[in-house]
Amino acid sequence: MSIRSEDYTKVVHAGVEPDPRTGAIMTPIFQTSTYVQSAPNEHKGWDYSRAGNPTRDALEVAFAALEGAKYGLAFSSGLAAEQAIIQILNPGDHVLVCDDVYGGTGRLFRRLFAKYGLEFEFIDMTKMENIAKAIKPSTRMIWVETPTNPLLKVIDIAATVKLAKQAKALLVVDNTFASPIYQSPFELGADIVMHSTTKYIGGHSDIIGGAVMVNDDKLYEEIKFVQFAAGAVPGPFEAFLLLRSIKTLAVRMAKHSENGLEVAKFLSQHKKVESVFYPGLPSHPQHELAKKQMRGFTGMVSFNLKGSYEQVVTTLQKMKVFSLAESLGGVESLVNHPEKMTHASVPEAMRKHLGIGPNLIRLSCGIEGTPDIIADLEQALS
Ligand code: P1T
Repeated sequence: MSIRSEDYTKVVHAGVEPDPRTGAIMTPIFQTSTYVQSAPNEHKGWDYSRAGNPTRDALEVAFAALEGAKYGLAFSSGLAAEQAIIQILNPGDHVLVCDDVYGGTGRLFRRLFAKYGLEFEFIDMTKMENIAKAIKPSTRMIWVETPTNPLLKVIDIAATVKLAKQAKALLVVDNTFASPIYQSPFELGADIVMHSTTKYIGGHSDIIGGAVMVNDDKLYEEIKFVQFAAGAVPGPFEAFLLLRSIKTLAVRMAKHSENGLEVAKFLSQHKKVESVFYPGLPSHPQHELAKKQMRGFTGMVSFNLKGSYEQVVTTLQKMKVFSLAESLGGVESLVNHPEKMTHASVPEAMRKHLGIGPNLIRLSCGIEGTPDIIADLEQALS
């Protein structure tokens, strides 16, 4: 398992050309809402920053390059990116969604889009027969998050693509957890890839953002129209910060992944730990698939602690290198309690069925020194 050497180069140069006017090596922040026209509708290619902005344009080229796609589109959050994808559908359309998605994704689909006549069905996609059985004539989209949040289940993208093609449904992959460094859904046949760029792509816990990547011209036009017409675009400063973040994505992922694996190994031998969820462990139920489909396993590790809820809280409070906070993928290590935090909006019965309970802890291992991270967990668990 390793990062492709060309990816280290790709991330450094993705989307960024020296500024043609000044030679500035970094893309300037075009902090402007509008552009002066020489005559009505005669301009230099930009007329209004909701429609287009040179800093955002560079970011969109970088997004496309990251996933090896023809097009990239930038949004103001991961959920705004998801919203734009769903808004190409029509009332009556049926969407199959993997059951263990980010809590906010489920909330967007169940509480907002279901109001507009779209039908969402949440199923366990680790078994292909579940998908095959659930497909119906109105199925227009299959929504796969892999690895899943927070239980790190791995879904077979190539096999799901086959089922989606038979059903003439679009296959969307939320690639946030794997990052473009460790998983390339387009190479496996996906139609749409999306990211919460708040996470690994941003990597510094200082921005909220989203990305959509596509290859198909018509799909691009449809999603771009939603971006323009609905307007959930990032500002030029966020776009600049992301361009800067992307340059170190590969080196950051290498350290996240090293720390994730060491933490998973440490936890799986600890007497106070009931179970560990990490696709890089041979004991993970989809470890073989993960090795085939991914090039690394990132810094995301979930585990169930033995003991009472009070003991869980004490453990969370004792951590020093890990900060108790929502989100993931930043350089600093974070710890999250999915049941009470990121996945509190998942219906209780569903949470119970999935196994998101009081003892589940999710770690986002940062890029700190491995011994310091392990020592922090050791003292917190003691
Ligand atoms: O928070 P936002 O940038 O809008 O992205 C939403 C989102 C989409 N997809 C996945 C897989 C995610 O994990 C998220 C956001 N997740 C968290 C905030 C979290 O702590 O899990």
